[in-house]
Amino acid sequence: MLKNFKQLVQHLSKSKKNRVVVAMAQDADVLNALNTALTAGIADAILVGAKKKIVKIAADNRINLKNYELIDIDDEISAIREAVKIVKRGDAQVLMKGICSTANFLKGILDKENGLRSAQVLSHLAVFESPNYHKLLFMSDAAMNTQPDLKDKISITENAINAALSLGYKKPKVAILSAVEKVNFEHIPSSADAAIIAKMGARGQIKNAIIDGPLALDNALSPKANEVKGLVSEVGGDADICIVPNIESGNIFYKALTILGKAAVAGVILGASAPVVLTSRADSDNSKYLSIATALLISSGKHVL
Ligand code: COD
Repeated sequence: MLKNFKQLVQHLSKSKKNRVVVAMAQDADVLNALNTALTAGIADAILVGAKKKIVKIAADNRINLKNYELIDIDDEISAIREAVKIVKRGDAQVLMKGICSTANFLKGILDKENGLRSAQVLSHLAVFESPNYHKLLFMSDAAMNTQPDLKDKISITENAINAALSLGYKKPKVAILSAVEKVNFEHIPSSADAAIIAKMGARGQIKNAIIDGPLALDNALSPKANEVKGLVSEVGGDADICIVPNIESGNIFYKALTILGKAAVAGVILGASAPVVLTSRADSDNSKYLSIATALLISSGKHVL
């Protein structure tokens, strides 16, 4: 298991080959994150966005723009389209969301002709380092798939497992979350979906992971909660990955952990034809840097465990 981001980022190799392109780069946290990546020697960047604003923010933050290529586009949709195009033609390896709408950014990636689609379902993965949990915790999907059906949830689960495997996990422990640990198909349909996915894991239809569900969040993360409830589970109290029922629960999970729980977070999109960094606008520059690092590591397939 990976205990923290420090363990993860120490495996990043210095590379002149990695270039990040940002759609709507006029944001101080984004520019500071890119500057950290540049200073660490892991990636440089192309900035697409409103030049005047980028220049002012860079000056305010003592960032030397000579180190970056800058493409002046004010309009959000055009800036996203240009950034995606740059990745598609191989002039950058990682796409990053700047100060633009998540839905517009994702639509740019999903564009049938010019996007970064693959044969897979695309999903968002958040990785948390919480002061109150003993290792990194992966969670999906808080930002892309809004109301996933069972088929989507299976793909979201597989994407998250594959991301963990690409970092070197052997058999990540996956909790399919609901509000309860018993199936209540009448009133809590997500509990029934969770049970099906867990059974698919047990029967080897979803591979390379130990999957349990339905689990409430306390059962997934707290051994004490399982003791009290008398629940015996290989995943319970020690989950590596939490799969949430829908975007609302994921979004609330994400923000509760970062705001109330003071967790550090990285956010990436899985399943696209190139690594994609997607964080919340309000996330810190550190979170944006960690997201670039996580996207690079997952896509490199370099085992860090
Ligand atoms: N993976 C692969 N293909 C997809 C996916 C996916 N996750 N989602 C849609 N597609 C394909 C569809 O098969 C279809 O071919 C095309 O894309 C368009 O599909 P629609 O019409 O369902 O999708 P859109 O363009 O209306 O919406 C896609 C979004 C990702 C924009 C939408 O799901 C969305 O708004 N998600 C939430 C984004 C958001 O606001 N997040 C904020 C939380 S912080």
